[in-house]
Amino acid sequence: MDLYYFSLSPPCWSVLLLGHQLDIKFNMKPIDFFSKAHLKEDFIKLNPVHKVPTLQEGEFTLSESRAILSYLVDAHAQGSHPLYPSDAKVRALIQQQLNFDLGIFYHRIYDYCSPLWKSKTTGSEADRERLHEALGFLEAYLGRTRYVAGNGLTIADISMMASASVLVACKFSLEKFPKVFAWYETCKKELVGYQDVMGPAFEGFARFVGKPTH
Ligand SMILES: N[C@@H](CCC(=O)N[C@@H](CS)C(=O)NCC(=O)O)C(=O)O
Repeated sequence: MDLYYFSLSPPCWSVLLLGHQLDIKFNMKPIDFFSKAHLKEDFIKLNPVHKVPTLQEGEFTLSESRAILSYLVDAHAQGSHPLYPSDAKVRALIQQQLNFDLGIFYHRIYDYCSPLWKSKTTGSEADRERLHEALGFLEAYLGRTRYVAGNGLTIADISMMASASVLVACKFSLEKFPKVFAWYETCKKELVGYQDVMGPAFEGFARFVGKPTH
């Protein structure tokens, strides 16, 4: 199974983390964004939206990290796996949180943090407020259940943890969000291969982002 990825891409981190949980050995296909390899014809033929992660298994190509996470458990784990159990309601809640991550959580993290690597400045005050609101939503969810989609760790935690890793990489303080901080630390301990995936990712990210100013 080929995985097209870029080491500084947070959505790729989630797929790599899930690979460790399921013991999947990807055939790693690095895409070098610095030389704009994602805009070359052969990659655009594979994924017209030219984004990583992109998975290729024989004739089957799949992009969007959250779709990849669901697919990998469905296609490559035995039976009803705790990371994405078959129960309809449990799945619906996992999908709810994956959508929350895509539409709100990661989105707001990106809006606030991306000026750090685009122009070496922090995001605007308005973006900071919107990020704080999103972290407040997650804090509220974590006041109801131990993990983001219930009392067991699922692919929704893996996806949102990869998103939150951008905050950690940018040294954003989670002090005001103790439940989010505790959840992140729990996931860190429970996820197999966290150091293997995130260690080099954080190092590369720190070099790329430069010195955070907050
Ligand atoms: N929603 C997508 C986002 C993927 C994404 O934005 N990837 C970035 C790297 S972090 C990318 O490939 N950007 C290249 C481009 O848009 O041309 C996912 O979760 O997979």
